[in-house]
Amino acid sequence: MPVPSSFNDVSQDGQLRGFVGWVWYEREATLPQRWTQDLSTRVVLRIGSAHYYAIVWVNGVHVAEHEGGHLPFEADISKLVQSGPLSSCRITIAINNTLTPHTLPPGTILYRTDTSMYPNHYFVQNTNFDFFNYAGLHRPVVLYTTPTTYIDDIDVTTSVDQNTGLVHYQISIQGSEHFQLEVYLQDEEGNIVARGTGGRGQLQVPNAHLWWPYLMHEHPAYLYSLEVRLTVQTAAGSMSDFYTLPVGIRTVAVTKNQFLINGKPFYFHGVNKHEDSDIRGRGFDWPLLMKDFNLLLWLGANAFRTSHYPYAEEVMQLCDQYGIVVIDESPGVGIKLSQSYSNQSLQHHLEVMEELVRRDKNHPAVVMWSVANEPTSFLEPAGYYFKTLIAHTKALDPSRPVTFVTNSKYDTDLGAPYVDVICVNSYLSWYHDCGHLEVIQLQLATQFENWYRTYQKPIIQSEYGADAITGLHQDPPLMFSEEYQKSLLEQYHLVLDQKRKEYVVGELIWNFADFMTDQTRERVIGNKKGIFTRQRQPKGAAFLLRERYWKLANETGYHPAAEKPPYLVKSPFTW
Ligand code: BDP
Repeated sequence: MPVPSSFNDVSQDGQLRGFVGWVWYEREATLPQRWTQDLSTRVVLRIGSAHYYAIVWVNGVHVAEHEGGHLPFEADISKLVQSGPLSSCRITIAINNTLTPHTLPPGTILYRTDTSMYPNHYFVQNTNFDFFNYAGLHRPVVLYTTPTTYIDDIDVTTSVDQNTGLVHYQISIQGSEHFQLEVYLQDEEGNIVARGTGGRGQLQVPNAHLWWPYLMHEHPAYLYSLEVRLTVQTAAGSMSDFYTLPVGIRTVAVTKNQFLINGKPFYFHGVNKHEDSDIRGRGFDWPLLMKDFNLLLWLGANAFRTSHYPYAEEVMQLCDQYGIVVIDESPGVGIKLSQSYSNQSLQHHLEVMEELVRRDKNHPAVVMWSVANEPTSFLEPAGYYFKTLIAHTKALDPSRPVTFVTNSKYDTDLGAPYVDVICVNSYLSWYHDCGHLEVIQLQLATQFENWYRTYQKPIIQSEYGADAITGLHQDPPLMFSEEYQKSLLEQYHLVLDQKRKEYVVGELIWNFADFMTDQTRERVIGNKKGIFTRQRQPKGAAFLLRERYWKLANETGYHPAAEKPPYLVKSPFTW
């Protein structure tokens, strides 16, 4: 099985496509001698993402277990590979994709016991989310080394005082208590603009270039680099470790009716995505990622939400680099059953937020955490659950607002009192009032007014959209045609254009691209609400949104040149 990739769509085996249970990955790697013989080297095995429960062995010895997909975990395997003459290491990873009421996302296993209808031991995995439950090793698995005393973590937050950028850093070192740390901040030209020493401090950058979102400034996404150099004196001589962290100096704040980046009102005009494509499923793929970024820039999108789980780290790095603002969402999707509000579930959710914040806290592109999507937040235990979850996330990261995305009613939502920004999904003239585009304006205006009157918080239309089968045309518009998708969006835009002058601070289309789902009567080989097909070709709606997003950028941004820039994304990871 190729890695990274989902295992589901690679073979011709229909049973493997829908397989629920344990799968095993194994391979042998030969390590360089220095890794196995130099005892001042620390050898680490890092797994970018395994869905969902994983157990890892090296040379048959258990080294790690991890619950939940989408987030990385690692194991120090130095002792195992440095203990004998062997320079090879056998890596075995068992993964189980079963979802229970206490996993994230949750699910249930339904046992079908009527033997007149089903074979013995027959069961199905039920879920409450609308995407295919891809599984496997979705992101790279790597071996890397550090010295035995090493830079374990860096925590950077930024603020601005007049024209001076302030970079607060905290560095955690493992392996020794006696070390020296030097810190340099370099600008994009490689000039050192500030220096520091020690494990924590504040760097001052006079006349700082701020990190601005795409289309909000003529030089968006300005990144400094924080060079951290660790030196340790040991009996065997001196040892050093280096780390370079991109740093964007920017601030985020929320008022009653605005979302501010660097003190200026920011309007999210963007998309919701999925990590999803033909054959590789949710597997990481550079060409696909670069294509998606070219499309985002072409579209004039300045933001996306990582619906409905954390995306690959490389995605976040590109967002930093291009100024694409991110609402970073946890895999808290499909939380519907009351059992999924139990202490066991909450405890796991808190841990997932810890892992997510630890991984993504230093990305300037991330401006808000979303702890969940469309939970049954009107159920009684939801109040305590979201109060605790949001408070914990804020304690982990006091620098960013926190939300969850709701489709509950404004007057019964027990989680909404705790969010900083109301993110609301609605599918007017799609899941109800089918075909009746004429009711959208009234219903959408009412939706916004109810939420704002009740909470006095800024609102993002975090999902809206309609399925369209590419190439299907109907005029007057009928459901599933490209015309209907466009007309539905246009009706939403009329209301968004009024309310964005008041308190609506963003609109994110559902969805960037068509994506795979479970098989149901409502889905024709997946969800077709993409404005691009699954192969990333535009439907009519993509051109409509492109016009709109560039117009919005002109009104709310820095007035980009009449000629739109070339859309060829460059990245330090590509040639
Ligand atoms: C929303 C969900 C999203 C679905 C979408 C739809 O948040 O995951 O794919 O509906 O039905 O409720 O297309």
